[in-house]
Amino acid sequence: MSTVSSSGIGIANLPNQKHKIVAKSGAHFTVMVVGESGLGKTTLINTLFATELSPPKNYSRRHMKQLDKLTEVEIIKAELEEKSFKVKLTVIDTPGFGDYVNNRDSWLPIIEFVDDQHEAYMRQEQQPQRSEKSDLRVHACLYFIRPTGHTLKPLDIEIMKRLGTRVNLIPVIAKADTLTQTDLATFKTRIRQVIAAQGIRIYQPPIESDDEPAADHARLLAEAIPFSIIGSTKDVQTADGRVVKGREYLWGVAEVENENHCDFRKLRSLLIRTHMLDLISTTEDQHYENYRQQQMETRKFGEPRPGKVDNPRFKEEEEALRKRFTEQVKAEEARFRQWEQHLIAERDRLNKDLESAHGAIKSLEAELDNLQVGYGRGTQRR
Ligand SMILES: Nc1nc2c(ncn2[C@@H]2O[C@H](COP(=O)(O)OP(=O)(O)O)[C@@H](O)[C@H]2O)c(=O)[nH]1
Ligand SMILES: [Mg+2]
Repeated sequence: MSTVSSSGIGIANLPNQKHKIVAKSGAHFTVMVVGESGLGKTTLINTLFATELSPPKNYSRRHMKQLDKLTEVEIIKAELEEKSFKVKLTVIDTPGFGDYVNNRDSWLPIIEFVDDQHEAYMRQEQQPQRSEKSDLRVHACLYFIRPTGHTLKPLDIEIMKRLGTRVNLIPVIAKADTLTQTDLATFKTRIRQVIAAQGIRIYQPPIESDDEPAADHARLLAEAIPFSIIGSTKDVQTADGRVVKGREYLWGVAEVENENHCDFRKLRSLLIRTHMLDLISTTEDQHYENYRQQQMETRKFGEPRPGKVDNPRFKEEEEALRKRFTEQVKAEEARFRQWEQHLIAERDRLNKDLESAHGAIKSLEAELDNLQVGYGRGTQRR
């Protein structure tokens, strides 16, 4: 049995999962999307809301400017409810960190955002009255990988390493419709190899041995990571007349919810149907606990966290990263310049061709004139 292909929101299944902790008051679940700009992060969020999550209650969006920070995140809140089981869903949309040349450190605030939520929660825990905590700890962090078809970039590796030790990291391949199925499969394998070789921690759906169908399902999900994603909120018509969410091409429609086209359904299932509570409890038991213990070891109770940037170890790392970024940008620029040179050479060559073509035309015209003159004389003679 695969719960992926069954219908319904699936939140009603949540109380049947291992942890029944939240059945009464409802779950707070926070998802964050991270990745270069233009990879379809916002579109994926909207696609989630446009498919099974709709119509959510109390849907709201707001911008949160982090003081002294470069990033502005958008926080989307919605309540989902099925059979009186409530989930307060928060999605954190980050603007992306694509523009290295102007803003090499634009990804740093994203890491800090995650730490800040742990920190804020920990501080609230230390307060005497512990009810009504506001909690934006990230339970699932979707990391968007550009569909190059090659492999992970050094930048991806650096960021994923840092995220993986802090949150449940779920890598996804953006815009899967831009790769052929064969290229997509190869790309996936390579990414998995790099993740393993680099020791990047990613979220692994636990395989429960006492529940055969659930174990099969978890295995299916685990094997699909990194999930390939097609995002679209548009209704389009397929060749066989179905109306689906998808992207239209001359060759046909790339369907969001077609398992032969991408892993959107698997991702959605993992997030809101089968593994939401596991994501919540691993965040609590592992990632938050890690943070708390580290902080307890390195500072006295109640003392504020030392500024990251002042931390010498961090500064060193940052310096190394900065260097690597600069090198990458330089390499890109060199490549671009080479390409530009090539274009200029090509243009010159074409200009020369044009010139000689002009020359040829001129001489042909001259020849033609001569011929006409000759012909004219000939006809005048009579
Ligand atoms: N081909 C393709 N394009 C997509 C997909 N998802 C989003 N896009 C397009 O990519 C562009 C950037 O999307 P957006 O969601 O704003 O990216 P963000 O910067 O990561 O939030 C838009 O033109 C989208 O229509 C996808 O799955 N496939
Ligand atoms: Mg966006």
